[in-house]
This record gives sequence, C-alpha cells and structure tokens, in this order.
Amino acid sequence: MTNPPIRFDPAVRTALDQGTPIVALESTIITHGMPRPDNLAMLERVEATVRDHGATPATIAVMDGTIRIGLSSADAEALAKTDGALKLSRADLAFACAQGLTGGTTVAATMMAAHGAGIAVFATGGIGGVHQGAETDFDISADLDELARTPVTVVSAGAKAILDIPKTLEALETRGVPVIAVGQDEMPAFWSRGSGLDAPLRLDNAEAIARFVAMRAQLADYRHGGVLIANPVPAEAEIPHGEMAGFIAQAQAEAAEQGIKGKHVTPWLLARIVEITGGRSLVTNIALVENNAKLGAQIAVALTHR
Ligand code: PSU
Ligand code: MN
Repeated sequence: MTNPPIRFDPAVRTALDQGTPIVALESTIITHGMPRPDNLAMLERVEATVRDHGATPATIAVMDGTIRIGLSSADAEALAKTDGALKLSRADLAFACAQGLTGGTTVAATMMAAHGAGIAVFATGGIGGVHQGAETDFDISADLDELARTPVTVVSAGAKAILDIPKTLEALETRGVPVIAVGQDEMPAFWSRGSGLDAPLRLDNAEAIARFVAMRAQLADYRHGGVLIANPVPAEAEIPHGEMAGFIAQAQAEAAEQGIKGKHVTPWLLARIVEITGGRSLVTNIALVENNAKLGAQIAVALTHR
C-alpha cells in the first residue's frame, strides 16, 4: 500500500491544527476557466480576499501526481502557466496521482479533496450542471452527484447560463441538495444576478447559512452531502440575463458547428464568450469569484464561532 499523495501547504496545515477558518478554492478555473495571465491575477486577488475576511485560502490542485491542499505563490504561478494541464473531475483524480500528472480540479474533485482534508467550505465561480441538450447527449456534470454525496458547502454564483438551469435545479432537487440564493428570491445565473427562476431556498447572510449548515449536519449526519450557495454577482459587475442570452446562443451554435464535445465544452464556451464580449465576461467572472470568496470566508468564520 502506498500513502495517498497529499501535501498540505504550511499555512493550511497550521489552520487545520488550530481549527481556524479555511476556504478551499478550485483550480480548473485557473487551468481551463480563464485565459493567462488573468487566471493567476484572479487567484492572487481571490486568496487575498479570503485572508482579508479572516480565513486561510486552500487552493486545491494536482501537481506532478500530488494532491496539493494550498499552493505557495510559486506553485500557483507554475500551475497557471502549465501547458496541457488536465481538467480533473472525480473520475480523473486517482488517475492523475497514479500517473504523476498535473491538472486543475473541478468542483467535484475539489470537494472530494477538501472533505478529505477536513475543509468544510469551498468558494468557486459556477458549478457544472445539466448541459443544454442533455436529453440527447447525457452531458451532466459530476459536480451534481458530488454535491449529493460530499458534505462541503460550495459558494457559487449559481449555474452558468450556458447550462440548462431549470434541469440543473431539478437534478439537484432529486439528489437532495439544498440550493440557497443569497439575499434574493431569484436564482442567480453566474454573469447575471437573475435567471427568471425562483431559487429553491433563500438566506440573507453568512450567519444564517452557517446555522443551516450546522443544523443539517446535526439532523442528518449520515451521508448528508453538500449545500449549494448561489450568491449573485455584485450589481456593478453583472451582465444582465437578457443581454447574456445572445452571447451564449452564439457561442453554443459555434461549439456545435465545430463538434466540441464532453469535458471540452465548458472551457471552450467560456473562452469564446470572453472573446465575443470583448473581455467583459471575464471582468464579471473575476468579480463574482472574489465575491464568493468573501462570502465563503464569512461562512467559514461563522461556522468556527459556532
Ligand atoms: N466555472 C467557471 N470556470 C470553470 C468552471 C466553472 O467559471 O472553469 C469549471 C468548474 O471546475 C466546474 C467545471 O466544476 O467547470 C464543470 O465542468 P463539467 O461540466 O465538465 O463537469
Ligand atoms: Mn460534462
């Protein structure tokens, strides 16, 4: 038997030992979600935001076959510049470790690693979900099943509007995943504060979210799974739903034309939408991740105080 190849950053190790608040961050957003050099700049800003709000950031990735819980700035820079970094979801994590590979972890794989490391709160941009046309191509993100099984609170800006949001909400309901909009009744849609759909649940601040998460763990400690927090992008950074719809439709038509499939779909669409919007969607994307990092830190702090 070999030990699982996991390495903790010293700051994260100390925070775990002392029981101080920690926020996990994913890395597919770095390797596949944003162009260089904005990906690294985004990570630095997001980690600073977590620290400014009283928590330790733990960016999770696989580097040369080792699951890394927390990255030094040199590691982060190396990851952001790695050519051909893999996109690692639940199915790929052990494979990357066994083969000594490097990649960004998706929401699903980051949840697995965070939970294994003892980290309960994780902030990201948007989760994967049910893709448009899933009724024919079966493209449903492993993020949804991970939310059903792994008890981590995931702070997102909702599901990207490149997904089928109504079907994504149905799939989450089927899996027993609570979906909580923050401060509004409407489900946010990543770049947009609104989606035209009611969110299943609503809470208005980090304390209320922490109370709910703690209650859920108490009531159903047997396989209670995760919680999805849907935190709307700040108003000054949003691209309204109606405006976004046209950009998304164009990118999707082009992806279909070019035969983009499987795990390549999300990164391809994100990159294309950045081009189509002349970089505006990237500004929005960075703002929403930062906003989620702040709320994630506040939830982690509130959970620690309980
Ligand atoms: N949201 C972003 N950028 C991203 C992703 C989400 O703004 O890169 C990534 C996340 O890591 C998410 C993944 O878990 O896309 C979903 O991919 P798939 O649909 O192939 O499971
Ligand atoms: Mn997929």
